[in-house]
Amino acid sequence: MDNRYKPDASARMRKLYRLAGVSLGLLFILQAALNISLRLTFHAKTSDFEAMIKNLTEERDELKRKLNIFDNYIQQRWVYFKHSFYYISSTTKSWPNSRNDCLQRGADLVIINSKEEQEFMRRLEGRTWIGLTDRETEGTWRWVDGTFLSTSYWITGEPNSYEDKNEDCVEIRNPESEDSWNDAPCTYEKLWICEKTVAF
Ligand code: MMA
Ligand code: CA
Repeated sequence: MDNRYKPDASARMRKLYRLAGVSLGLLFILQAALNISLRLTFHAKTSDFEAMIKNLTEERDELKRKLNIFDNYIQQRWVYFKHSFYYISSTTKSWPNSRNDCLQRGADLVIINSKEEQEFMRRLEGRTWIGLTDRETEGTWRWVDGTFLSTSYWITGEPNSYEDKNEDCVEIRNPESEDSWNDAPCTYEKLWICEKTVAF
């Protein structure tokens, strides 16, 4: 009676072993897959992280560089306002010499091309040369960068080339007022204001 069941029993065992084998095989494959995918994920996360660190380091260096530039200007008495640094002189010079001083500082006499910038000029304390002249063609006002004057802030009655005195350079005469420009002889000695635009 036992013998009758023996073949059956061993067949069942074989089936069982095969099942176990297949299961182990599957388990192995699953484990390998998991292993690989974890590694890949980890690797991806690591390189993400590394990229982020690299980015932050670059940003930090860029900020340091800008701060350095800023610091240098501030130490040399420049004032920052809307993407430009401004240098207000403490002595007086003719318009050409004023312009030369600005050029030597890597800047030029101020070019006023916004209402805000004109408002900013209110902090001046006395007659100050700006970068506007009609020395090349009488009556054609041009900024030091060669652009033609569009929006202007002349004092009423100016420019007048007063008594044909060859008033070819422009000063801010009464900084406290909205309209403050006057044409004056370029040889007169006045304060001056330089502007250096920076791309921040
Ligand atoms: C001064 C001089 C001129 C200006 C007149 C305005 C007397 O001359 O600053 O440039 O136009 O004043 O009265
Ligand atoms: Ca004048």
